[in-house]
Amino acid sequence: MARFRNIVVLTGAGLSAESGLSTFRDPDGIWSKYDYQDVATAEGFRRNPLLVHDFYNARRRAHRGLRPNAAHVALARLEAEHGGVMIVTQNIDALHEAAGSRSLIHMHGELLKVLCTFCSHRMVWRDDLRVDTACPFCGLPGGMRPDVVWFGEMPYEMGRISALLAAADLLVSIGTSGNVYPAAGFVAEAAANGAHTVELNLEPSEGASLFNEAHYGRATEIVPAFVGRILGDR
Ligand code: BJW
Repeated sequence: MARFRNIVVLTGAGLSAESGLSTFRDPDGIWSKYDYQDVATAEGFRRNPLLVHDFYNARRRAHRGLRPNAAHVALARLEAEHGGVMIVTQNIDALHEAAGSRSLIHMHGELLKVLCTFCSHRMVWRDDLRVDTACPFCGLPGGMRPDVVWFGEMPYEMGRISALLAAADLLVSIGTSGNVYPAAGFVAEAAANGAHTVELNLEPSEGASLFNEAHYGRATEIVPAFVGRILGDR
């Protein structure tokens, strides 16, 4: 396969499914158990902060002991052996880092970080958050929230992501249903700038027809195989 200079890899919940994390929109996914308006909007958090803290506390606890799978490991290998690779993940888990990826943007935030809405400090946080947890920086209770991007909020580092998409000659989208913008628009943005676009997913996503190339199957199988082809494995 031709060598690419600037590779952007967009990842979603399907990448971490085989590490034991639920996706959102699959039949047994998170949105089959919770209404996103209750747990993934600022309005929901204002209405019932206890419910939102319970939701993210449970996910933070479940994250302990999780291990990256063969797809995360393959992407870390791609970064180490190819260069010019940036992973833009919608996932809030820390499995890319655990696999060794360093060029990484968490556009929807991070489960293991929290944000004080009073003093704007972000900090690593591995324990439960309570409604009255005080911020270690400003000392005020009542302003702490998960450092994640909810519906209606601006994803992180959009300027940097746009620049990466403008320079990309390969965009690979992995394990995402293509339902949530702006990430769902990256394929069109990269293609408009001349990039080759590839979808790796269990099934065709919402935007499947926009990709130049697609491979369907479990991430732990198709991602290592695709990375192997890029790196010229025999
Ligand atoms: C496997 C597999 C295996 C399974 N192997 N594959 C129209 C145009 C543009 C925007 C909008 C619009 N209408 C509405 C909007 C705004 C909205 C939006 O997109 N809504 C849609 C529902 C229509 N977007 C936003 O609000 C975003 N912000 C924004 O647009 O800012 C601009 C703005 C701000 C203010 C004012 C005005 C403009 C923010 C979106 C935030 C998303 N947040 C969440 C939750 C927070 C994080 C968390 O708690 O984890 O992020 S929602 C949830 O969806 C989560 C995910 O990151 C995100 C994407 O989900 P993903 O990763 O695609 O998962 P699934 O489950 O959908 O798909 C999994 C896939 O894997 C499936 O295809 C499976 O087949 C596959 N799979 N097993 C391989 N083993």
